Amino acid sequence: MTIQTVATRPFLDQKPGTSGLRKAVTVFQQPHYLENFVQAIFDTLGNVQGQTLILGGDGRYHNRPAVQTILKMAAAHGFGRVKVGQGGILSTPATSCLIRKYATCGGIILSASHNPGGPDGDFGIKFNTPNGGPAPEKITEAIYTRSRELSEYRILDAADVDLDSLGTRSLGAMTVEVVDSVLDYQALMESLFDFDRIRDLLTGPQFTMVFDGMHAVTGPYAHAILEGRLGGPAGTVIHGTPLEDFGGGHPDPNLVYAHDLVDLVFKGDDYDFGAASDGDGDRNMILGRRFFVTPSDSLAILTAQAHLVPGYRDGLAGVARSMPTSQAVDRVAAKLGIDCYETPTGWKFFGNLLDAHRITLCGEESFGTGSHHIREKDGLWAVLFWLNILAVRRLSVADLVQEHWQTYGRTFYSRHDYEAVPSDPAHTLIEQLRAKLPTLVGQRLGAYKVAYADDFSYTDPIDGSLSQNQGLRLGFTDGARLVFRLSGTGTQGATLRLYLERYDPQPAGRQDTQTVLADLIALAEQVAQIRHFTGREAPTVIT
Ligand code: G16
Repeated sequence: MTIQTVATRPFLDQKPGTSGLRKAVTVFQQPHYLENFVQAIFDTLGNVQGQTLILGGDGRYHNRPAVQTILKMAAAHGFGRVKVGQGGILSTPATSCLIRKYATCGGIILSASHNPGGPDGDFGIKFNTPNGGPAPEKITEAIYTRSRELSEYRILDAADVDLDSLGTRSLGAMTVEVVDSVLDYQALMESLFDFDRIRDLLTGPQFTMVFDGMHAVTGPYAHAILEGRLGGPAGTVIHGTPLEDFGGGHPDPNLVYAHDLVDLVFKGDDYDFGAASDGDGDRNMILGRRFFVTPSDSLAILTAQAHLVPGYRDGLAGVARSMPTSQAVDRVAAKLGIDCYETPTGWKFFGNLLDAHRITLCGEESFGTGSHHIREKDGLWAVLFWLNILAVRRLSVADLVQEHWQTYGRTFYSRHDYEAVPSDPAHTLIEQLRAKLPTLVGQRLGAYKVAYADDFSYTDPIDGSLSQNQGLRLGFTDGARLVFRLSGTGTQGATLRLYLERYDPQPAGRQDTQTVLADLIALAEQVAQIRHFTGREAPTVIT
């Protein structure tokens, strides 16, 4: 086995987005493309002699060959050991868990998250740092810079490694350890939640649940924990076998793409609780019987009820939400007397706050919720948190949410996505609106008066780093908001996201969110000319 030095040329498009480098599979299949990016990561890390790396992915198409390539490159760079998930499978939260538990120099996650997979789908790669979290911008920028100047990479000339049987084997001077993908993660969950109580709930006659693995990475974790350890009946987990193309589905747990689950929980009376996770297992969607819990409300409710859960019983240091996430959690934090931070979109922005013990829980409108237990959002963790609360409160999901609204008021919230629209006009929309913002402050727009209008920027309170141009905000004097931003995770054209919210301190009964937000939706069209710039009459996805 010899170390080969392979001549290459830089690819100029390897700029990581909101969460790592995501491209079509066909882009990653170009000769040297993956190798270049991995070389850029290793070069940015510096001396890795004898270090341990965690490696795994969500099982999508191209996962296995990519794992083999990275193992051989790690061996050529002098890593001492790589812990790789069995079959190349590790969820994003499980990877974060392993990095922290074994104090490694970081980990590589192969995933394009909720983007579709298969030969015509997407692939992705991201590096997580020793704290278990996504690399912050200064590191992703360094990787990008390095990727633009590469002329060679190093790789061991060796046969593929058996990824399917547990145990250790040698690859050159390096040890490859194939680990159970679930065990360490399951142990962490047991340390946080009251498994006995959840088990009583799942095995009792009063409660039925269904979890949709969406043929993605969470299936094995959900089978082991919900059905195995917690005694949920067989069939509690549907679509629980990871498939390379996610069964042709779009592994994004929202009301549009998790339609099988939505049909089960919305159309019949069979289930009290429904949940789903995404491609790499870090997102979650929570449903009650014919009831959708917005991710923003979910964060607020977990914060308000955290004292019921063993791992959080001693109180919360603080909470954080991404800027476009609704302000529902702010009201809970105010009542609890704890700090609430507003960060840009992207889980990486929570890392410093978590490391500095400023916050315990955090979340995003994009179906991500998490805590200080790891440094990624965590889909199954959120499901277990909800189950723990329900096991204690013995209320339906709808009743618990209604109770929350009665206490804190209701934040009506929705996100409208215009996916894969032409890139240039989408950027023009943003630029024109940005230019217009200063003129809007103080103006009356329909029933609303503009209190502030800006392009969100964030100064990290821990390291002082500044992140600018993080989304256009239009805030009104009554607390309502419109936010416009372009997604940093799409791979085709541009995706415009419009976030709408309105607060009602005394909500009456069940009201339809889109109806309540109708005047704000019209106002967004008026100020941003969405139809004109996107060429679309309606959003692709409404959540
Ligand atoms: C990623 C990030 C999240 C972000 C989401 C949406 O999620 O980790 O922090 O909120 O993308 O980002 P955007 O609005 O830029 O598309 P995931 O689940 O794709 O890793």
